[in-house]
Amino acid sequence: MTTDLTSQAKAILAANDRGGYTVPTHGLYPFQWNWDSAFVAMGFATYDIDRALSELEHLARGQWADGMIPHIIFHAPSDTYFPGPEIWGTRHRVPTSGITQPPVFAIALKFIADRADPSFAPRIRALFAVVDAYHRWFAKARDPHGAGLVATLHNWETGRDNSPEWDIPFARVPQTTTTVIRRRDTGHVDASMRPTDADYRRYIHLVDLYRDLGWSPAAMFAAAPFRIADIGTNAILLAAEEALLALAPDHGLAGSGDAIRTRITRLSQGLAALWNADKAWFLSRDLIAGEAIPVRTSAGLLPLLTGVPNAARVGHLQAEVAAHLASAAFGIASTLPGESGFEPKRYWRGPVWAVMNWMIAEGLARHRCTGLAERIRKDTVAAIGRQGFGEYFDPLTGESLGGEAFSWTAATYLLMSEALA
Ligand code: 9WN
Repeated sequence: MTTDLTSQAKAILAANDRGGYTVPTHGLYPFQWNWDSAFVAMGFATYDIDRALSELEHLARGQWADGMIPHIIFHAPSDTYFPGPEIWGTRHRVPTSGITQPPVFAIALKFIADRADPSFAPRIRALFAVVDAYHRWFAKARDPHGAGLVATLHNWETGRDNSPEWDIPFARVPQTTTTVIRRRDTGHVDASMRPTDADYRRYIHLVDLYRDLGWSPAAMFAAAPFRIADIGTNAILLAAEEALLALAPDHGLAGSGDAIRTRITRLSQGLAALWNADKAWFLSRDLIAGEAIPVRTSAGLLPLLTGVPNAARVGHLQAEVAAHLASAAFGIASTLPGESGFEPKRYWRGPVWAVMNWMIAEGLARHRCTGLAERIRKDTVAAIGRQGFGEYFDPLTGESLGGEAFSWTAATYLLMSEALA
């Protein structure tokens, strides 16, 4: 049965459609974003496989020759977002940013392939090649010494832009910029829900630095004052490699499985090492200081998407999630209340994000914690039902915050309500 909310979710995706790809929301984010589009593709796949594949195919148009898929693809001009293509100064034929985002792409491709009839096989095979090159880029450009963890060189690459996790590594990033900062986000959304001006000066300092290095992966890796092993990116990449391996027999080139298996073994070892006994949580790591970043975030639950957590750790995380949900009706806060730096309304410092809830529920379900997974899905769907399809939610009150009519919130609603049906 199609509910009103299902129709509303589909209407949001239709309204944010710019001709085969989707913007995250009108005005605030007027281009195509990497991980947003992967979630959106899965949302579309619940009712339109052709459109789901088109979303990923448009992302693929932004792929660089070395395999990198940028975090923003500027398919068409807009002056409602900063920093636009002129600030990035990249040289791709479709203008793009110069950094990436968590690689949900292969997870989306598998989700689509599992529901697609054989007539879509050629398109899936072409996208397999795209995402295989993307994963090889991660291994080569971001783990050049084969440590088993990929490095993130800009906080925007984590997708959790102003998480308190980055406060410590950001202490070594200067606030000087050659680019004049003209923020547009605070014209769309109240400044109290957004990163601060000091944050933005550091974000743009990094953009200036990497642009001056010609976006060369080796030069960026060597010069980066911000180099971290993000728990979210590494967990998602491993889950994505597992999805790619599952696709390989039907959609990959002959022999592609062996290289994927090698990457999976290496990443599994790296991810396992991000478990921190003191905090009893999976933590991001500052690769310059060589230290764990002691902040518990919802991203620390994403290793549940993979086979890495053993039974004891799954049991522990399950108990922690259950305790959290006992006092929270909207799913998992991005930064856990009680952690230093927690702010319930400021973006990734506390608010609940529907896509994080989706991944955590998938991870719990993978480890047979089906009751908890269902609870998170029900709470998320109910929060959207009460407050609409906003960008994120206050973890204490459930109030919808940030941008409105958000594509990935709509997609998450479609995915979760289907799983609950
Ligand atoms: C920078 C689009 C993106 C999401 C990110 C979210 C936010 C951009 C911004 O919006 O980041 O990439 O300008 O704030 O943090 O996760 O992909 O929805």
